[in-house]
Amino acid sequence: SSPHLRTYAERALQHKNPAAKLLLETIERKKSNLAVSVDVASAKDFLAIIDVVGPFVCLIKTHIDIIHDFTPSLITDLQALSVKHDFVIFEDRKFADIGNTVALQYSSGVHKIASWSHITNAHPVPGPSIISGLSSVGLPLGRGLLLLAEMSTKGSLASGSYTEAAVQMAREHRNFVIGFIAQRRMDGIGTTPDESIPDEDFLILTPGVGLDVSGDGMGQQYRTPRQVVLDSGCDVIIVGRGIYGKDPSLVEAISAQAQRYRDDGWAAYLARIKP
Ligand code: BMP
Repeated sequence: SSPHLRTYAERALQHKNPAAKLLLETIERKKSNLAVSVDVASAKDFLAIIDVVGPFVCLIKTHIDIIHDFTPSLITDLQALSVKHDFVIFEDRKFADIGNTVALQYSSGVHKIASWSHITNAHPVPGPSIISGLSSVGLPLGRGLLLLAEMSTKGSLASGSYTEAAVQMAREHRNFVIGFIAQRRMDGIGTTPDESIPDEDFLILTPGVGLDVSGDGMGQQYRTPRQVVLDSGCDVIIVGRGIYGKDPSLVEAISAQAQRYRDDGWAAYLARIKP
C-alpha cells in the first residue's frame, strides 16, 4: 500500500536511513507530526520558544544563520533541549551550489551544520552532484537529506517537470535522500503505474501551514493541517509564525498554539490511516 496509508511505526521499521528512522520513531512515540520552525533572531528567544514547544513536536526546524548572537554554545543548548524534549533537529539550509562548495558549507564555517543537524535540505537545481557533495559529509554521520521538490510560495518555479526530476534524483540516492519538502505526496511521480517502485517511502515535510490566516503578504500561502495531512497525504506539518506569533515572550499562548496544531495534525493522520 502507499506509504501514507501505513502507520509511522510500521514505516520506521522499514527505513534504513538513521535520520528517517529516528524521525518516524519520534513521531510515533510522541504522537506528534508537528514540526516547529523557530525563525527568530535572538538566541534567548530561540531557546525559550523551543523549550515551550518541545513537548509537542517531533522536530525543530532551524535557520541558524538568522541568529544575530550565535555562539557555538547555542548548539550545545539546542542539543540539550533535543534530549530533554525528545525531538529531531532539521537545519533548513537550502543548499544550492556545486558539490564541493556544499560539502564545505555543510561541514565547516561558523555553524558546522553536519555536526548537529540530523536532517538538512537542498534545492535540486544543480543536479545530482549536490547530493553527492552533501552525502560525502552527511552519510558517514548518519544524516538525512530532503530535496525541495515544491515550495509553498505563490508563483513557485518548482513544479511540473522540475518536481518530477527532483523525485528521479532522489530515487538514485535513497540511502541519503529521505524525502522532500513538498505540498503533496510524491509517490510514483514520473513513473507509469507498472514501473512504480513498491518499497519507495519518501517522507513529505510540508511548510505553509496555518489555521488562522491564508498568507503573510510576502508570498507565503497557508493550508490547514487537515488539508496537508489528510487531503494531500503529507507526513509532517511545519509551522512557524502560526505558533510563536509576533511575541516570543507569550509563553502560554505559544504552548496553547503548539498543542492545537499537534492535535489537529494527529487527528488528520488518524483519519488518514483509518481503514
Ligand atoms: P511560517 O510558518 O512562519 O510561514 O514559516 C515557514 C517556514 O518554512 C520558514 O522557515 C520558511 O523558510 C520555510 N519554508 C516555507 O515556508 N516554504 C517552503 O516551500 C519551504 C520552506 O523551507
